[in-house]
Amino acid sequence: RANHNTSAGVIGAPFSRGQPRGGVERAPDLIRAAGLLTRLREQGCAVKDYGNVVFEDLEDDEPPGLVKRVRAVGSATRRLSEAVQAVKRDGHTTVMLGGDHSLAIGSIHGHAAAVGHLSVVWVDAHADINTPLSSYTGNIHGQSMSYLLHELQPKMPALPSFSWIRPCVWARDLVYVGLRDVDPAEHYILKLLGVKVFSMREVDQLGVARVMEETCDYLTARGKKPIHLSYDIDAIDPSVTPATGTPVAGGLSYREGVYIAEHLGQTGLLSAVDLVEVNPLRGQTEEAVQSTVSTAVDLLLACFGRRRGGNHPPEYRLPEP
Ligand code: 5AB
Ligand code: MN
Ligand code: MN
Repeated sequence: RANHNTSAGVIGAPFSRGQPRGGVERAPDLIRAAGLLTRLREQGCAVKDYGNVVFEDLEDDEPPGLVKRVRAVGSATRRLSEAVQAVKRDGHTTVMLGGDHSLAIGSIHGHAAAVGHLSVVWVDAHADINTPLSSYTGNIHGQSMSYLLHELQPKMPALPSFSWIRPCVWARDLVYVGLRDVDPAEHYILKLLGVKVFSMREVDQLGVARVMEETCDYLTARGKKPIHLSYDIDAIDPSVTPATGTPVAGGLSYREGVYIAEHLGQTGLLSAVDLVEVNPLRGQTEEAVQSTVSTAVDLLLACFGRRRGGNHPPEYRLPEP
């Protein structure tokens, strides 16, 4: 049955400056138009839509060094952090509809500011843990975790638009699932910090059920903390979710992707979810975009109690003859 005691607070984040491809800012409205809110309510989840965050338009956003659009991203993530804090104060599980993955800086920061110590499950083809100095693309959506991890702070240059950020995640509270395109510097960081990683190799080897069991055992071994799920749609195989900026072959199947969301939803610890990197302009056909958007919706429904074996409301009674 649906997880009726959870409520979802939906925040749209139409932002694309963490990477160079336009279109990803259109995803929040597309995901809503695909029926996310109605379908969440139909499965017994209370929903409040907080609308879209309005971001500052910073046009001449020249890069200091190699980091692109640093002021725009610094400002946007700050606003998002405040929005997430307000939604958490209202008592909801937050659903942040991206936008690109740089937004996770604001989402995780705001979540931690509201609830304190948390666990992060990062489901992605990529680790998004480059420091501003190790990144060779300069795109902040590939750096998000570096701003948040306590252990990396000695390696972080001072970026004025990011001075408001306080690191809030320890490496031992972070688990990756689905990795298959990791830069050398990122691999070095993951080893240096001893981060728990279930790459596609481990998904192949262990199966998704064991991966999720081990993920939750690992994260709750030192106590049950609220979970932040940051779901990059490119974790799923591009045959299913092609409309995304940096697709990588060999991803999670639709079923594995849904299983991850179902499993985390069932823990009762899920406290914030990001769904990012859906980019309708990257789909070659209307079907490609539809498949990507409807998979995003299905992942979110699974987070909030939808079971493939079926659900019914607790008050349901059979019609009498
Ligand atoms: B995504 C790359 N590692 O740093 C970089 O889609 C790709 O949010 C980052 O996971 C991909 O630019 C960012 C090459
Ligand atoms: Mn990502
Ligand atoms: Mn990715």
